[in-house]
Amino acid sequence: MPRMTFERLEATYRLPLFDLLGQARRVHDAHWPRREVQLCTLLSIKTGGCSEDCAYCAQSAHHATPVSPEPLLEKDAVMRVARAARETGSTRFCMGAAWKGVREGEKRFEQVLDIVRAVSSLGLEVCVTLGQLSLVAARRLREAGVTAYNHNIDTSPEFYSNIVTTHTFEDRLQTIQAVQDAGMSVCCGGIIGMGESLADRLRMLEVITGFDPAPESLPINSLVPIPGTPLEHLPRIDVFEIVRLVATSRIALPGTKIRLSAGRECMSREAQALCFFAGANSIFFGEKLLTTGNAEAEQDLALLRELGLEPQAPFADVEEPLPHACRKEAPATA
Ligand code: SAM
Ligand code: DTB
Ligand code: SF4
Repeated sequence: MPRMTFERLEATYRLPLFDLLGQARRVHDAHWPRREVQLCTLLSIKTGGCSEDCAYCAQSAHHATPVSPEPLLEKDAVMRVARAARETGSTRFCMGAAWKGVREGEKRFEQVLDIVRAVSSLGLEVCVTLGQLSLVAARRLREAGVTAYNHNIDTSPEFYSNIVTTHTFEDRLQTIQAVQDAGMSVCCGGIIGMGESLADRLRMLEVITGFDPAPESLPINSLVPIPGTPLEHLPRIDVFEIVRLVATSRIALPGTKIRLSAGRECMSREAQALCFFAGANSIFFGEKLLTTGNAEAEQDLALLRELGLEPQAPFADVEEPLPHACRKEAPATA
């Protein structure tokens, strides 16, 4: 049973904007530190050449996009990016691979486990998105130190086959179930602006509100149109549609982190401020998403300061501490 039915989601979404924002803010303040925004760094550890035909994706081998296939990154290269991410204030490190899925026993899976074990020693939340997963593979990722697995349903079950034909919506749900059965947190959201209706967006949310347990985080992406994909010419979506979806999601999923994800580069500061007010409390931070650009880090920090918001503080429990220059000073001894 979804926590919120489609009808309730729609009634909420259609409230007068300030009523919707007020309600979302009250829910947010009751569940979250009011001023905190999590910064997450994203790294594509295996780029391009993907067998799947997701119509939005720069990394699908089915579309002639500007992205060229690259091999899986070496652990040391990933660690350099992860350490830099931590030093610039990220508390979550998300690694993406352009694969249909991974299986236990595969060499590349063992390599990813090795990378995860190393990154998890840095005291960051570790999120991976590797496509389809069996229960056994999910358990091994959890043992290696993954805190959350990102697997988006992307849109409604009804609209899904307009966007992807090489796997099904049901396949996505099965992976999410495996992740939950393995005891890992789920990060699951979608994309808006792919030509879907409002009903599709709310159906997507209805499906996600039915997860048990609720997802740990919900990334809301707006389409970044990629040259060479079937969606390259779609128009940008209206900012109030993003704000309304963030607010409705906050009300429907009070304890879920809402991550303002792809497409933020094109949002004004004012639009982002409304999203934070409406309950968004996590962003991708740094110059790049997976293959496309992101908002400037300096500008993001300036915006947070301007709004009186603060990046989530680093976690204390760390095997490999920050280099001396970045550590807090010890209290003066008498
Ligand atoms: N292959 C894995 C999978 O499909 O789950 C992981 C990588 S995939 C790139 C992760 C998510 O990024 C997608 O589910 C989608 O929500 C988002 N995404 C990818 N390309 C995008 C684009 N052009 N615009 C907005 N979001 C995008
Ligand atoms: C998610 O929902 N958004 C991120 C992350 N999960 C992996 C990816 C955004 C990708 C945007 C397009 C690109 O850079 O290729
Ligand atoms: Fe892109 Fe993931 Fe689809 Fe592959 S499965 S085309 S990486 S979204």
